[in-house]
Amino acid sequence: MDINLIQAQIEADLSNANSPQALEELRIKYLGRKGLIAELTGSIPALAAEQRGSFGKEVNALKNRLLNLLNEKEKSLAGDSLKPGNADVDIGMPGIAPELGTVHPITRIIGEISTVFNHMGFCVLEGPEVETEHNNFTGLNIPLEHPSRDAFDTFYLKNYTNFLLRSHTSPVQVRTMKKHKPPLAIVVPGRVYRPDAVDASHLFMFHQIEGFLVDENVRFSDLKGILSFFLKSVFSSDIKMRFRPHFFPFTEPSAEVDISCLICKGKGCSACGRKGWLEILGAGMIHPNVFKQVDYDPKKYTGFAFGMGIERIAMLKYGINDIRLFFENDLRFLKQF
Ligand code: 2NM
Repeated sequence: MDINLIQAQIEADLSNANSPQALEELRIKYLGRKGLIAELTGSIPALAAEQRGSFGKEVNALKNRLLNLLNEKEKSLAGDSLKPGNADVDIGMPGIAPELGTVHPITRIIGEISTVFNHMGFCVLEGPEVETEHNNFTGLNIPLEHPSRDAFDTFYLKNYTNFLLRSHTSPVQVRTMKKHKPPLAIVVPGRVYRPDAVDASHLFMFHQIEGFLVDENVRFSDLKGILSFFLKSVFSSDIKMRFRPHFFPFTEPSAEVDISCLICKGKGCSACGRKGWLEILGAGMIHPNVFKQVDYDPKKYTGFAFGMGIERIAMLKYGINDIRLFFENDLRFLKQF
């Protein structure tokens, strides 16, 4: 057999092979178990002894050239497939862009409020959601007979007496006062739990942010200044603020704080129940009994505290009318923030 003829045939075959499949067929045709190279190698024993050596070398050389040619062709075909139109897939087609998520509106409001207080020198702290009765009630001057301590108003943990799901974030204030001496200024955002029946304005879990400041000579006017700056930053610089007397066990005096209605600017509309005012938060001067529980001298130190529901703030700010929307994971709702 004429090796040169075979070589020419191989080169012609390879230049006609224009796909990986065609190339694979040629590899089998020449290099396969029953291929041409195997046939040539198999014919060696039948040759005259003096021919075997040189013929064997020629077959080997042919096989190596063939391997090189197949390799090169394979590479050039792979290169072709990167050119638009030659590939099995259209690599010029636009891909499917991953959808970007957004920050949850509650997380966003927590961030905004925390930042405003942080700029005024408050630290932002978090604490555990499972608390002791002492930190959640007793340490806050909430007496044993207070209705909020009732099992209808607090989630107590079965089998873990004295433990409960915190009903406000104030236990973190108690923890902080036990650990540090004044001056102190902190805000505490986080989840709180109350066994309420679910409706458009109630859930059994919601978020609060509470804060307090303790030092010598802290006055009610300090509270008013801090809250006024905070409310104007979060809502609008042209809102009005109003304090109404109220009662909380942990503050004295206590107040509920309203802002002028964001919709009607105080004239009275359906959003504010014709009152012109929206209730935003509770606040007051920390009760001396709270200080006594943490071994602060109430004659030396005074302080103010405040607390608000995040969902309510988010609902007023964004015009949302049902609190359940925050936790249904409906992307049509969540994408708007
Ligand atoms: C409120 C309203 C008024 C409050 C009090 C304290 C503490 F620990 F300093 F006594 N923390 N938070 C407080 C006061 C919370 O929420 C409506």
